[in-house]
Amino acid sequence: MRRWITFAAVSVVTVASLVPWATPAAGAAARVKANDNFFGPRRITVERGTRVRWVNRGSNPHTTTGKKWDKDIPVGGAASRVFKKRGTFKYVCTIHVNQGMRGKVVVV
Ligand SMILES: [Cu+2]
Repeated sequence: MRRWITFAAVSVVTVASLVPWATPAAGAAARVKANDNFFGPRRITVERGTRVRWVNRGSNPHTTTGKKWDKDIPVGGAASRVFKKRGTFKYVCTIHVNQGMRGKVVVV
């Protein structure tokens, strides 16, 4: 019985690694800097399933805020989000939006 369970578990892992759509682009990552007070790059294009990571390189706190997410990017810290759907996702820093701190993630 134990042997069968081990075999079944190994089989599932093997099949998952062979079927591309079973594992959504694991490991893909992209970085955006949150500077004072602008994102760099302001626009990035990534593949579906990519984790976009915003890293605070400034001395002000920032946020990454889109229609479907709202995360703080603390001083010395970071925030991230995986983009699973294609499309253009605009976002802002709610603290500095009036200074034009905006960005865009294009998911292809
Ligand atoms: Cu900001």
